[in-house]
Amino acid sequence: MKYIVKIVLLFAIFCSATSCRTRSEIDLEKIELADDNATDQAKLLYHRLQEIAKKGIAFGHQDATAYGVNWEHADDPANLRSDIKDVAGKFPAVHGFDIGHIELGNAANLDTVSFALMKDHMQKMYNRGAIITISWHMNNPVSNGGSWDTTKAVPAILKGGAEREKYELWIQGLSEFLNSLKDKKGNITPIVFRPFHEMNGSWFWWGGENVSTENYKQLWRETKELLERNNVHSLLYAYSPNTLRDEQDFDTFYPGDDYVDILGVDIYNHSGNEAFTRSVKENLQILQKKAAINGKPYALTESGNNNFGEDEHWWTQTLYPGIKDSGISWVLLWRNDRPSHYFSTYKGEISEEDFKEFATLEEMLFLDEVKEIAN
Ligand code: BMA
Repeated sequence: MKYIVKIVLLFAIFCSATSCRTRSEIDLEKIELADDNATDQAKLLYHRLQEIAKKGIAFGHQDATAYGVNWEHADDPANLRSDIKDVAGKFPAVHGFDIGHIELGNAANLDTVSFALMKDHMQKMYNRGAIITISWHMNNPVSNGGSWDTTKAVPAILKGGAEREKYELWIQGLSEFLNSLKDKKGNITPIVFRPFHEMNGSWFWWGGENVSTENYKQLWRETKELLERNNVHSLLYAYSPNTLRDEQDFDTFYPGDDYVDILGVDIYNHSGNEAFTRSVKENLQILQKKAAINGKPYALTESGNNNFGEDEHWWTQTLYPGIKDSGISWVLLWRNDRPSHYFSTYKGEISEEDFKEFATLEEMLFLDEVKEIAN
């Protein structure tokens, strides 16, 4: 007889002086992911994301603990800092990291975050109940330029292509990194993996006019196959185009339900706040409709205020009206690098007070709230 893995979750509910408990069971066998051999931890993460969406929206920040505006992580393992925590007194629930330049075998990513530090923070935050997500600003494998170097490259790394061997080595390096991430019980840390993002725009070598839609889909599928061949089974695969014009814009590059676990979209306020709120609402409705077909979680996988230092009430008057009641599992704000390039808030920043108010909204969930959800 097949061994059925069951994980028992205990939710403690304190009724009176004596505590009472309810039990709820999830049958992990019933959770079907893109990776047929996904780990139990990856399945649990998927389940958590579904449960989180029933309770609210997890707040996420890119490179939250690695650095912020005017500071860099001082390597004090006991004391992780975050601009969000400095302002609101709580850590983000979702922590995003970018592994761009891991393919070069470098010690640090394209934004000078060392991979050793990244690994440490990913593990620490996961152990504290956070969700970890990875994006990949991968170099152009043909020209060796950055992600924004649009020299034609995708056909060269597909099966039979001139740079295939190199690409396989890149994936091998990534696989070693992913399989080295361990949680406190020694299991491999599950990750929301969001490769080849914003593919409906033409600014990256893997997107828009720089690739055929068939080649893009093939790249996605072959990448997943290579990761699995390298024994990576800890991933949830997230597909995230840039702001959608319409529903069809979502479908154009979509590799298929069997290859994707989470639906996402990246939206910034390049066209002003009103247009932003409207497109967030409309785009999330598109995701909601697509996700409803098989119950996949969906998220605003990147967002942020481009009007650095201008919008005092951006959080409660621009972002929140867009995401409110949208059913997303999380929203991730892009990185806080410097006063002319930050997408969230920090101490002394113009929207600081508004962020505090936003952070107290019942729907917005931070680390301590999310760690209680199906964890
Ligand atoms: C971009 C910018 C870049 C950065 C890249 C990867 O959107 O923030 O400065 O290098 O993301 O993090």
